[in-house]
Amino acid sequence: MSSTMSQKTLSRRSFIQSGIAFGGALATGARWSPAMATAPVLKVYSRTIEVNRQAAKVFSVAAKDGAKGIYANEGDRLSGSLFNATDEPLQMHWHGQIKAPYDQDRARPGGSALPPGQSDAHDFELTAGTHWMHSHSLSEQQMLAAPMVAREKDTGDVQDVVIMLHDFAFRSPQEILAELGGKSAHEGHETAAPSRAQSMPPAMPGMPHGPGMMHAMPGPGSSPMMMGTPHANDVRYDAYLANDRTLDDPEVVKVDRGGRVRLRVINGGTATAFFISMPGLIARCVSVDGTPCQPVEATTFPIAQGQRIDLVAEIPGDGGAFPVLAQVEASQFVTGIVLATPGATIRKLATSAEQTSGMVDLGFESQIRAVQPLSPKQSDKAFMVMLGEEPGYRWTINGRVHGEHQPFEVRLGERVEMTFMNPTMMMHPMHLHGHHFQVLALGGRRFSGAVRDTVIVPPHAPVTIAFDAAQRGAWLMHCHHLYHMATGMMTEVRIV
Ligand SMILES: [Cu+2]
Repeated sequence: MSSTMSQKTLSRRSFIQSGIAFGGALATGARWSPAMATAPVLKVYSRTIEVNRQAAKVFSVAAKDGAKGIYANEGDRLSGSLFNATDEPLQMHWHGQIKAPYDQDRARPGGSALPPGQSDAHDFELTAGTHWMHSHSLSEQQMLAAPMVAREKDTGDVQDVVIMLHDFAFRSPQEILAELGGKSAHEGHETAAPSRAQSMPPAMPGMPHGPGMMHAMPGPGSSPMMMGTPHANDVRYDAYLANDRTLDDPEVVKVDRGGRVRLRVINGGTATAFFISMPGLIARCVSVDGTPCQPVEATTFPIAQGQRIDLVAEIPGDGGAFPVLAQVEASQFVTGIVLATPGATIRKLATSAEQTSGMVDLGFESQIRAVQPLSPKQSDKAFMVMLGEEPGYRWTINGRVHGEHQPFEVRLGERVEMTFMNPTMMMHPMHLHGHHFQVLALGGRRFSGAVRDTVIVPPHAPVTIAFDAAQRGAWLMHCHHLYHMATGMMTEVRIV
């Protein structure tokens, strides 16, 4: 197995080394050659991976040490250049990085794309926790994403294991968008490619069709999904990946007998929510979207697009092999990795679960309490945010698609409360740039919930959040379902 390049960097010791790389002490890092001193800190490039025994061209992000993404320590900075070595313009978004200055994130209104062959300079302190970077355009579908983890000072003696999930298609995102019947709504460089879009792609070989699949593939221009019952999975994928691999040939991460593991799961899927489980182990959620929460023990943990979840588990003293499974919402598809102690027998895992999973709902969210909630304060502004769907795969906020949107206007320092209402039949993971917010009410019931940056809004379940407007700028707020965002479900919060 060619597995361990990415996980090699994840031992505690390696995090410390990696911290040197991002801590501004490059010149003294013994691992760097003089030539590397001028090399970019991050390079975005194209590569070929194998999915279901077929070659697939995808994007990747490499750091100087060869790791895919950033593995650093709390307090470290991202200092240096991001080089676009692809042949496509790039709008990189630092998801969850609330210390990144407004003008260092190209995913902003009017933010142009970084042309091929060019670099951006960056210098900001990494936000502690499990965060990530991804392109803010359709190329996110082609895996233009990577972890951005700054290990918390108080993490303790645990082994960090990062898992990045993806929903993978051999078709281009432009084709997928056209299959859905949608057109790109927001300004930018991409348009829906009509070619091949009218034909129904063949069924996924060797994979069962869960209920969600029934809703896949509406004809262009039609929108059968507007009616009927709540549903998920409106895109038909060819595979679900965990650290670039299917469960047929999963990554195997070595762990210690009796050791403690902290899984940092990142949902880089563009249209897929998952349920995480660790059969044979007791898992506790200690952080959501990179922000600590009171520990919550459960057997399955939902994670929607854009979200992260940190799970801590103890490996038994007598060792063994322990799968970490990610089952697609409303489906039987499963992906994942395996944690194994030395010498453990690793059994073949089924890529299809016996039971179809349910839909992601607010049950888990209602159990999460932030370690550090927002300070008690009356809100200065309160907004209603109505999520909507119109015929022709047009997804809206307050009745408008992005481009025709009405920004939410607030002042620096104001406490802003927002209530998302969702009369549509799909769940929307809503994400606000540049801020962490607190969940304050679910289904109308107020409580002091999680602090995070992406929250799900299921059909007919209002969700209220609050945040303190922290930095001037026009911050994007959008659904993290890529094709909902691309066809209109995006607006901005203007802080003046
Ligand atoms: Cu959505």
